[in-house]
Amino acid sequence: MKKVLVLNGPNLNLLGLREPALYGHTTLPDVEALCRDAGQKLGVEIECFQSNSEGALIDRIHEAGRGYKDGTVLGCVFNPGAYTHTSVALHDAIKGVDGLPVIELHISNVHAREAFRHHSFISPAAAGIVVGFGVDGYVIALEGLVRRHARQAAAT
Ligand code: CA2
Repeated sequence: MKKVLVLNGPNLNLLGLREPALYGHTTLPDVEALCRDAGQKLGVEIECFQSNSEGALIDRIHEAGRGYKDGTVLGCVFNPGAYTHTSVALHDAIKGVDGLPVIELHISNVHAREAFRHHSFISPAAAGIVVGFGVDGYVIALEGLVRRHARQAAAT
């Protein structure tokens, strides 16, 4: 069974504990359980990782890139948190792993928020983007990733 990495960036460990008006009441462990559930239905193994550190996120993308090359990893669902709007290094990491499909995911509709959230360094490197569906976005992104893989596998 292929693996999908569900990667969460800075402060997402606070999910469900603060700012419920923006991000809802679901905690990060709840989100991870939701993803594992969806993975079971979609026939993929889910690996979850959250970090507040840019370097740790980059290391995980590199590791997933090696997994993609050896056929064990299907792709990555990534909520980069505020690094979305600041990180050339994460952009370069995704570009650098060459081929690993990364779906960028935001719980809130970043385009309906402050102007500084409207630009993403991740989007140009992403295979797809899911924005504004709350935590259901993780399930939507996982399904999109698996459907994309099936479509490409059928075409080759
Ligand atoms: O909407 C999203 O998923 C974001 O990636 C969340 C980031 C924000 O900086 C992006 O612009 C959009 C913030 C994640 C912090 O999450 C918290 C959750 C609860 C309490 C405080 C922060």
